[in-house]
Amino acid sequence: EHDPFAFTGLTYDDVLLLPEETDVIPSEVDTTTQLTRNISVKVPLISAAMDTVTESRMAIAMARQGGLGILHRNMSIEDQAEMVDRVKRSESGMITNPVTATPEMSVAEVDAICGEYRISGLPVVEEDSGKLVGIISNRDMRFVPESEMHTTKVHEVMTSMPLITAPVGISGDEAFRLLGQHRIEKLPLVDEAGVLKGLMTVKDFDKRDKYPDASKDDQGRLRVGAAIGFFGDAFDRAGALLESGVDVLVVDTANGQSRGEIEMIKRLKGDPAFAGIDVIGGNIATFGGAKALIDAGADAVKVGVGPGSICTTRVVAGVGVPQITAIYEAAKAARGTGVPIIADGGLQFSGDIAKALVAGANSVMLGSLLAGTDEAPGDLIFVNGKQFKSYRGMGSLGALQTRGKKTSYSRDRYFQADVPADDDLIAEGIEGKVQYRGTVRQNVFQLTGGLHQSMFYVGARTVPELQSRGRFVRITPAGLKESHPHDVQMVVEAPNYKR
Ligand code: RVP
Repeated sequence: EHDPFAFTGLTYDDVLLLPEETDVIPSEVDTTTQLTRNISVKVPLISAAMDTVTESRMAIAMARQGGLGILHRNMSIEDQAEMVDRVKRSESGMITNPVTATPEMSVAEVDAICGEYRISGLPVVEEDSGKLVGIISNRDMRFVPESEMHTTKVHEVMTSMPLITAPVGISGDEAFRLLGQHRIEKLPLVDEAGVLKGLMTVKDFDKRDKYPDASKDDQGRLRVGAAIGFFGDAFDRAGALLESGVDVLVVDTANGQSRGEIEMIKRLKGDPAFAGIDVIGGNIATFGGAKALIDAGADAVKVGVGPGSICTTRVVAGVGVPQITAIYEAAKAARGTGVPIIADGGLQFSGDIAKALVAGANSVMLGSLLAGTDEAPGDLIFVNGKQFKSYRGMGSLGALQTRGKKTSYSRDRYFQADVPADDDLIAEGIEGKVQYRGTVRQNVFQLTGGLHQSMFYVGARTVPELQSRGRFVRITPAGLKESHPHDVQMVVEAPNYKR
């Protein structure tokens, strides 16, 4: 039975973590965490599915840093599927579908293709059979005079078979050894019939060294998630995203306990075609909400009704649960089920990450903390010499309105897919701007660095240890005031403290 005033909803600013006995140092902690039932990440940060936060550039940056991006859904199915594709191709242990040349192409054509894709050479395949017959690179084209580029054919200048190749399925380490041993830049992968099946390049291995924490699938491609709804052609969208290689789908609505969302999760989880990908459900903010999503089959539950910096749900509808309590309640429902919790929205500082994890989350989703980065969509805005980027709620008028477009793809997030005119929309978010804050790399570094410090104070080497050792103290408004810098004028803005 629900006793309405039996407990108080608490949020990030209402609590602090107690310092504990520790022999951990910040640099040696491991922040690996379970993102969904089947996917773990080294950094517990996810970028929000919002049109001012996550498109392919953000998703690539987040996955490289060890987190994950969820592509927003306020765009056509084709555009979103194309973005998934871009992330999956961006950095790969193996390029599964390399751009190729044919023997009869002119050198000029190859030169143009290389320019377009910014690559230094192409495998050459027989047009009909797809059989590898050579490779053509800058080196081969360099001595073809400008005037003869259009008349010289690829087969006249390419490096022909036999080439150094490897079978499909070769391990990354073995491929790297071959590239080094033969001092080559590209290693074509072929099947028994000699048909080109893939390509590995030195460039991709350089990136592997540069991003050791990167979130990757078992083919070595960066991981990416994408948001879908439940209304209209949402299931077709799911299919197109699957086709493009998406790793996780998020059924993304403002009330995860709605019938539409529960049915969509059940449909996806019941369809063998989707067996290979995980489905995140959300958002909910209670024990019952989490239980409903888990019962429907969700592989992770996303928590947050109203905490978002741009969100007005709690004032427009009077609905929501302060976030620490919401996470705590959802985590209780998830205990023992193996379903991880994602704390979505309301984080202001790095210290909030550890608070979310101790309350029971396994990872956090960020909007405002990433919207000001270079990799977020949108241009810089200059106001009085200061730099900003725009940031808006997906329930803001701007995001819900059609304004000339045939449709707004995010209306069903707020259950207003049936609203005929823009004038009749009820917004649950606002449109604003946030301070420009450099690259995703710099920001993720500061956020995870803050988490490392939390783990040191609590004496936790791992996220599960943090969750079991962490203890809260409730604080008052006076305590919160004491927590922030006070009685002093800040003269230099710290990279991890912006007001
Ligand atoms: P924040 O990180 O506090 O900026 O919050 C981001 C979250 O806010 C998103 O992940 C989403 O759950 C929620 N959101 C997005 N749009 C709106 C809205 O218009 N109400 N809310």
